Amino acid sequence: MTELPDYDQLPISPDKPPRSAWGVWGDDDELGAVNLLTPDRVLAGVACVRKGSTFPLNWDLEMPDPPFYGRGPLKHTVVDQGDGQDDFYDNFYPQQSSQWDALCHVGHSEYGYYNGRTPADFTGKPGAKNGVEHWAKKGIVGRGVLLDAARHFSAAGRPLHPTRTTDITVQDLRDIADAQGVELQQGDILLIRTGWMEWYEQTSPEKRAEVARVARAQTLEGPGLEASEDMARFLWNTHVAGAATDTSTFESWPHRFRPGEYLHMDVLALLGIPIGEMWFMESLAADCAADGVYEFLLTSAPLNKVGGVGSPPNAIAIK
Ligand code: UVW
Repeated sequence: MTELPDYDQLPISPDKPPRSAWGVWGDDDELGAVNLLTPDRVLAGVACVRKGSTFPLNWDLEMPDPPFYGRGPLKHTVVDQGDGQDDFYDNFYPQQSSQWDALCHVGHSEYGYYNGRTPADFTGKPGAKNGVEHWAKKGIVGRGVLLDAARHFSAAGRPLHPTRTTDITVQDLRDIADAQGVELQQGDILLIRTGWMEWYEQTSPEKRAEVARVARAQTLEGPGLEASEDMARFLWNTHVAGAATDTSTFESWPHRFRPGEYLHMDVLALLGIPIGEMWFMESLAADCAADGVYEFLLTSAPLNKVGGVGSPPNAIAIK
C-alpha cells in the first residue's frame, strides 16, 4: 500500500498550493489518484467477483435529452458503404452523458489545474497535459463500492428530493457505509447513488426541457455531495482512486463556484481525484440491495484521446 500524507499534512512542499496533492506522485504526474490502482487493488476487485453478474454503468449516450450546460445533442449518421454499414458521430460531447472529468476539466480559481497546468497546456494535440488518455492507457480497474444514499435516506423516512438542494455530508457517507456493512479501502472507486437518474428517466419531455433550461442558467437544484473542505478531506484521507455520482454533477446543486465550496476545484484540481457524473447505477443498486453486497470489481476504459477533457467511463461493475 502506498504511504500517503494526510489531508492536513498537505501540501508536500511550501511551493505547492495549500490543500493540494500536487507533487505527491511527482511534478509531471498526469494520473492523479488513479496512481492508487496498483496490482493489489486489481486483485482486491477481482476477489469481489463471486457470482458472475455484470452491471454496465454507462447511461444511454443520448441522455440527458435535451443536453445540459450548453452541450449539444449527439448526431449519429449511418452510412451505407455498399459492402456494409459504417457510422460516424458529429457534435459528440464526451461529457454530455455518463462521464469522467479529466484533470484538465476544471482548475482552481487561484492556482490553476492539477499539478500547475494552465489552459495553454490543453491543446488536444500531442504534448497536451492532464488529458484523459493517461487514464485510458493505464486502465481504471479496482474494487468499487456503492453507497446507495437514495435507499438509505428513503429507509430513514427522509427521501432525497431530486430537484431540491440537498448536501450528502461526510457523516451521511459514513452512516451509509455502516448501514450497508461495507468499509472503504485505499484505492477504492466510490460510487454514490442519489436516485436522481431514476427520477429523470420517469419525467416527461416537458420537464426534461425545463431541467435543461435551469441547468443552463445555473439555477438547477439537486442533491449531491456536500461541497466542503470536510468532504475534500474525507475523499483524500479515504484515498479513493476516483468517485462518481448518478447526478448531472458531483456536488449538490446549485454550485458555489468558490474555492473550499466547489469540489471540482478542491478535489479534481487540487487533489487529482477523478470525478464521475451521470453514471447509471440503477441495476447495480437494485442487485446490491437484494444481496446486501456493495463491493465489486470495477473496470473503466475511457476514450484513448490525446488531451481529452472528459470521456464516457465505459465502466462495468462485476459481482
Ligand atoms: C458540472 O458540474 C457543471 O458538471 P461538469 O463537471 O459536467 O461540467
